[in-house]
Amino acid sequence: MCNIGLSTSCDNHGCWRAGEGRESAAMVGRGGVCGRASSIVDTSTLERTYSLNTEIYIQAAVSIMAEVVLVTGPFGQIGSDLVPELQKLHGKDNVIALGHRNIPDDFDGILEKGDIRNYEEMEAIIKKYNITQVYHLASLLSAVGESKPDVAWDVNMNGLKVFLDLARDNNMKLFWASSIAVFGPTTPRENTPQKTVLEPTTMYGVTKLAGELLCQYYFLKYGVDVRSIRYPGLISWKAEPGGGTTDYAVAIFYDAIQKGKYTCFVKEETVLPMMYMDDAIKGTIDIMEAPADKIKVRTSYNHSAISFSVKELADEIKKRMPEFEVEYEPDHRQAIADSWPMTVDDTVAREEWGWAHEFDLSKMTDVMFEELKKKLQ
Ligand code: AKB
Repeated sequence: MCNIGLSTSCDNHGCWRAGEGRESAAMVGRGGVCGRASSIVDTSTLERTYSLNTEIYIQAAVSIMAEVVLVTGPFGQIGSDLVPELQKLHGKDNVIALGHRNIPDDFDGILEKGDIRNYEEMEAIIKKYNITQVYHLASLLSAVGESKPDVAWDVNMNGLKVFLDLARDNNMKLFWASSIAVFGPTTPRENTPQKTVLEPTTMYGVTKLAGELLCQYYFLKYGVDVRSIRYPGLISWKAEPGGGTTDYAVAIFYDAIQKGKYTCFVKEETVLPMMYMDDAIKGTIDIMEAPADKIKVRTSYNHSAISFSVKELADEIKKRMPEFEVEYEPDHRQAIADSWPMTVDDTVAREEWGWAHEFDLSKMTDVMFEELKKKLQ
């Protein structure tokens, strides 16, 4: 048994060699070490099935060759939902979680540890597994970024630069998480267009804007297939967000269920773009799976679903829990929220690669209640 399609350097297992057929190794993707954590396929079965018809054999090899995916920030808010979906899509053996902290005891998958700012450390992991795609999610968020601006710059920018360099040097496809934080107080706040004024006033926003331009630069200069979306506030029951301005939209559910009341750190009339996590995961995987020629924006796509005020969210919760109460004690995060759009126009993503959301406020509230109640029991 051996890893099909990766056998150009395997002399030990009788593996099929791309170079021995009429086709080149490039046709079966990246040739590489036999030890890649890829789909294990018994080549003798293929040989029997296709009677050594090389062309059909190659096509079969290509179709069953899985991508090998690295996820940074796998135990953060997005990663906690994305990793299981990627495991379903590519196989558990083909998804490598690059953890750092908050590693759950029950994590079921391949785990590596390392510093995303260190090219050599990351390169060793990429070569060890023959990684073909990276979802680079690790990042400091907006509120924590304001308390540690130097760390935010270091982690957000240097981490991205390392993965752009690695994507260029190892021919990997790269996903990178941007945010509505690229917009600022001078941006139109309603129906914010794809192309608009970008003058963020948080360090987080500055790193996301600089990161978007860096992604586009690597695409234009080196042809790196980098894809990105500007996430709104994300709402999920699996992992709590850490250090963002939109965290209230998740915290409100925890406190409603556990305490029956919530003290919100932004005003009740504050409106921000939000999205239920299942939609965000679908969009993330869809943009990575889309044909390259559909991805015309190489900075980052506006990516939107629902917008609501805190009051509207609280009213939705009260429909299911009439005794629920909310108090408002706005803090420094109010200014960040006020600098971001209320609604975002994501027509370009919808038209170019077919983005569509499914969850509205009511459906999202139903699922959050149902799942969180089970989780917190
Ligand atoms: C944050 O609030 O910092 C994040 C974001 C919108 O990028 N959730």
